[in-house]
Amino acid sequence: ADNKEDQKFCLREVLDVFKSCLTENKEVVIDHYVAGWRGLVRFMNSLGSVFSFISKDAVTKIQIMVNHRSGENAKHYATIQSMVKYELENGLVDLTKQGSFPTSGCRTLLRLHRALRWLELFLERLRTSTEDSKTCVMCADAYNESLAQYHPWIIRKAAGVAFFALPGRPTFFEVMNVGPPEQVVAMLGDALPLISEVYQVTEELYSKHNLLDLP
Ligand code: 1PX
Repeated sequence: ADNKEDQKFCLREVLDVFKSCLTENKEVVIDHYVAGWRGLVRFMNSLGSVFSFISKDAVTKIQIMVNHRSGENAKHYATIQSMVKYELENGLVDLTKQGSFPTSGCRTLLRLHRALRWLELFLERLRTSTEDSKTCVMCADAYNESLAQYHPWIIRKAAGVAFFALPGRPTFFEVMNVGPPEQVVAMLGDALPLISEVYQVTEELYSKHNLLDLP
């Protein structure tokens, strides 16, 4: 029953996870945030091995967060808000240059947070695309508008090459396994505001604490 090949992948379920990320008082639950990323990585892996250098980095960062959630101080890592408070109060973050805390929750989550902005932009482009739109162009535009500014030339180059391996829109929609294109578009319309909100809440929190440029 655990055979990966048999499990029908559905992107709706993955994006739904982001719905459950926000608590009533707008805190971001790390377990759900990480679960969302896990699902996205699984989806990306199903697109082919060209993406494995990207998923490797994502998996490393997911694992760092999982480790925080299973360590002695797990309870401080329940939400992004409690994590920021805990790590800042206890001096567990490298604020200006890399040094003692390469795996701080704050810097690790910041990388995923920046990638979430890419996701938001890409999904919005997919949602408003037409039959002849090119996935690789939508993906590259979203990337250049977001994550690219944080990546050195060599990574940008490699990412650009990977984007060319993306399947065309019809296949891409099929792999999402959500149903016909109209349903994909509707699903994206439902999911995007929630992803946006998670992004916004995190962005404001990081901005308030001056954490947006963590090395
Ligand atoms: C329907 C659409 C669903 C698509 C789901 C795809 C999930 C993508 C997951 C991407 C996660 C990327 C995390 C990147 C974090 C990062 O910026 N890391 C860099 C900095 O880390 P450091 O620890 O050194 O400060 C690191 O250098 C990254 C290396 C890997 C390359 C990252 C390229 C990112 C491209 C994102 C677009 C993915 C395209 C997938 C197409 C489906």
